[in-house]
Amino acid sequence: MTEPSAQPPTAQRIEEIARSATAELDSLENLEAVDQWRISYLGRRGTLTTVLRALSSLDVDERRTIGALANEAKNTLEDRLEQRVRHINEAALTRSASQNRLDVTLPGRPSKAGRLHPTTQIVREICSAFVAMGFGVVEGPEVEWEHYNFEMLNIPKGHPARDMWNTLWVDYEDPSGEQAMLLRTHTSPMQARVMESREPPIRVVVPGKCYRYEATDATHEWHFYQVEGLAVGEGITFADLKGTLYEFAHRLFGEERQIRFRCDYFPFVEPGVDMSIDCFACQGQGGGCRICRDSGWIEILGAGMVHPKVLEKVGYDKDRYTGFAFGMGPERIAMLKYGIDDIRHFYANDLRFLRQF
Ligand code: YSA
Repeated sequence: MTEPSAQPPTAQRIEEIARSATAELDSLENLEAVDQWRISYLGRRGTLTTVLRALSSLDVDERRTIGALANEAKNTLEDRLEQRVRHINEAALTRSASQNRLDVTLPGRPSKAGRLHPTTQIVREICSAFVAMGFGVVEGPEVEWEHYNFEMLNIPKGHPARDMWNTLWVDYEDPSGEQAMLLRTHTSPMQARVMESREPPIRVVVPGKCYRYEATDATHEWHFYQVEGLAVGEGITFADLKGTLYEFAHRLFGEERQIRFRCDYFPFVEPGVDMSIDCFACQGQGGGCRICRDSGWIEILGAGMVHPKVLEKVGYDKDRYTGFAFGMGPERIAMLKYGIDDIRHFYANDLRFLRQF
């Protein structure tokens, strides 16, 4: 790089500076070096600037000719500088375009899609089985009034059957002071809500979450799903209930599974039953099986004929209409279907479990 000159400027000196500056500029390949070049020739103390400043030492005629030459050299160098910067930028752009070009022949990267939770899958499967039999699907509130969870189901205050549903109460005062709020212990309150809102014939299933204040074990969670079923109309009998549930169980588990009905008690049905399927773990043998607690059977639902008092409470004519209802636990059904040995796996958020479905 040329050093600043203290000598009086001459045409030859200006020509030399312009030539060497141009040659130097043409060899530069990056913007930092170009900027250094600009400072050393055209900056405040740059070679050409120093020459321009020294013009004042010349006499008037010389100053005119040499000054014109010096200004022309300065304009030329400034133009060349601009061209060089453009050239370097364009070269960088071309390089990056060729390096980062899109290769459409590369195999795609698999996207990390999530999947439906096993409970959601089984709830959908259960609902589809009933939809195929002509049932509709409705949903209701998880935070419920005592009125629907108990009273409309023929379980008044102080009734011992309330103990069957270990209830989580919500700390909220009803303005009338007459009823309390709770986390629904079953999906049965939707029976009353549906019957209040429409006239028979009714055929619905109600999937949804329930909560109970109870200790957990291999078949009990404190929060779990239920799918409620309700059919009300003229001439509906217990045979319709059994036929519907047999059809459902065979669709879900296959024809070979054993099904058992036993008498059971629920205040909102008469008569009441529970339905069990032979245990997958011990093949119904029982002895020493922790899943079915030695019985050989796993209970999946409670059911029965809708109690006349429940029909009366929603304003239906109990002499004209009859109906059946049931409430099942989808997690227990998934356990039977897929051989899952502990209900607590469902909500432990362990991906090794969840990814199997
Ligand atoms: C009965 C008669 C009807 O006309 C309509 C519905 C019912 C069912 C009733 N409402 C009820 O809740 N019965 S139940 O307490 O026996 O629960 C029904 C099903 O929910 C059980 O068979 C089981 O599959 C599931 N379940 C109950 N408690 C559970 C549970 N699943 C997991 N964890 C728990 N803690």
